[in-house]
Amino acid sequence: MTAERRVLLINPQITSRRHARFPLSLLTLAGALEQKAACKVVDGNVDGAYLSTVERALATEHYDAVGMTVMGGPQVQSAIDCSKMVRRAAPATPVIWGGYFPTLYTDAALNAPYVDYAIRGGGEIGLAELLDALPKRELAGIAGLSWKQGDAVVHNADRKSRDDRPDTPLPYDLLGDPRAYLARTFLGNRTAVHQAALGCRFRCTFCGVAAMFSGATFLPPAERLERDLTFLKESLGADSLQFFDHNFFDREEAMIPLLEVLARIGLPWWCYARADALLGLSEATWSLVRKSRLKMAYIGAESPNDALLADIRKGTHSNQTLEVAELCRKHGVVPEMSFMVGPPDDTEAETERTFEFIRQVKKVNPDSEIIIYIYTPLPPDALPKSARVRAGARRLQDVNGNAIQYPTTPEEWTQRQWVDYACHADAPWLTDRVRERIRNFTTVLGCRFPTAQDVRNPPWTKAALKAMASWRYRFRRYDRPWELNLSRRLVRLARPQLTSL
Ligand code: B12
Ligand code: SF4
Repeated sequence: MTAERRVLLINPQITSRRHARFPLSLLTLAGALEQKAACKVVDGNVDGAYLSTVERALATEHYDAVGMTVMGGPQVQSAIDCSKMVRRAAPATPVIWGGYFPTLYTDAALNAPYVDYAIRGGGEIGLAELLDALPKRELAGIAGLSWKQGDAVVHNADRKSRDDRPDTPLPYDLLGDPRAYLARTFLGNRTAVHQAALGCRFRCTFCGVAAMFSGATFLPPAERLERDLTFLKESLGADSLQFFDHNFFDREEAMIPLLEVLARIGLPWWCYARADALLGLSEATWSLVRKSRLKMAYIGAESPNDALLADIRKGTHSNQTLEVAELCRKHGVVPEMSFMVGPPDDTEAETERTFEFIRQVKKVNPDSEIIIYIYTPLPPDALPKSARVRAGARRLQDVNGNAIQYPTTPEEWTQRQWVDYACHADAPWLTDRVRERIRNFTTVLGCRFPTAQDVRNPPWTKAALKAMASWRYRFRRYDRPWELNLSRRLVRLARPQLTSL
């Protein structure tokens, strides 16, 4: 390897050690830079003193640049802390942010003295080009780069969505002991995460993936998938797999070779999928899916309201949600369905309708896992250009009727209300009454149907919660479930959205 340069790649802490998974973004970037630079990876999820580690690294070695992966939500505060520390420790070292936060909120990301560059979209090529361009600061030709020129921010042209991942295996050795990332989950004792396909061919207007990949999917060649999964299984000892693909099931004929690989590998697996894709599979392909040991598929059901599904460009219908719940039951796959409640229009009625629809889903397939989010659309500026004008014309208002102003700095994005917004946990137009109602329904539902993904609590605790919640669920008495809240505090039941993502 010709390692002329050195790059420090950091995953600012976003979750606990127990929930840490391979930092795929950094591994992918380090793999892509292999011929260009030597990379050191620091993962704030596993290194409890990662700020000191970064500080020490900068004090003992020269780095040409520091790259940070930043996702909206709780990671922004960690990224701010870490970037400020880098600026103090090595003032001349450029700080580059990449990932969902700077891609969607580029102006906000660069509206900070401790961020020099933002790379929008996939970073494999852009980061390499930026490293080459840094000495002379010849930045204008780097697609997908946003940078500062005096007081102004320059946004270079978008990089065309492509699969720029290198064909070489990910450099897991940069993590020290990669086996430490294999986790105990409902799938197995040593679950590994992997990204096979890249992007998604749909353009739902609430989804960061659409903004990142502009409606394109890139599948891996079957041989590459087989090589990568064989390594995880045989060299690292993984006994199950979680695919972080944005949307695993693409067109049926293209999926068959990949499903054949999974059937040969033979490990239980989890993935993101769409109702229409699963409903479109032939019997023969479903038999391959069963053979491949797919255990659970995360399906964005979103809403029972077909007009709203059309408005957000979901491309599926509510009847497909019920049909796929039934189909998954038939084939022994658990559908993990996410719903978005509390939309800005007709908030209360829509929310109640969604609760009723969830009950229907549960009737069709009681094993369905349900995840409830608050509908928090992306700010108009974060949407792909094609959807921006329409979204901008619809000015959203908060609960007092004031037009919503989205944050303009990383610091503003760390305010509690905006962290909740990014996490789909709260929205400015929700009244306390609706908020409370959602919380109560979620509690009753979660206790009546404890998630199969909880691997910590013994079965009797879940049975006790289930028994306590059953009358409330049956008679729709969701309000003030104080006894369930109390018991949940003792039992600390896992919530699916924290375990699956
Ligand atoms: C793993 C994961 C997590 C992990 C942590 C990841 C980590 N950094 O340690 C956890 C579970 C903590 C997590 C949390 C959240 N996540 Co999350 N997560 C993912 C997931 C499934 C995979 C990410 C991944 O590894 N991708 C694979 C790598 C290779 O791709 P990548 O990260 O995009 O990296 C590429 C580019 O972004 C870019 N890039 C990335 N970093 C950098 C850095 C530099 C310097 C450069 C140059 C380029 C660059 O180049 C990389 C290679 O092309 C994605 C969905 C997905 N499939 O991407 C959602 C996703 C990123 N998460 C999302 C969200 C919203 C969240 C939450 C904020 C909220 C939620 N409801 O889930 C929470 C926070 C909740 C909480 N309370 O903590 C959204 C982001 C969309 C958005 N609007 O911002 C996604 C897209 C899911 C979705 N469809 O909604 N998440
Ligand atoms: S299908 Fe899923 S991943 Fe694709 S754009 Fe829509 S919500 Fe995002």
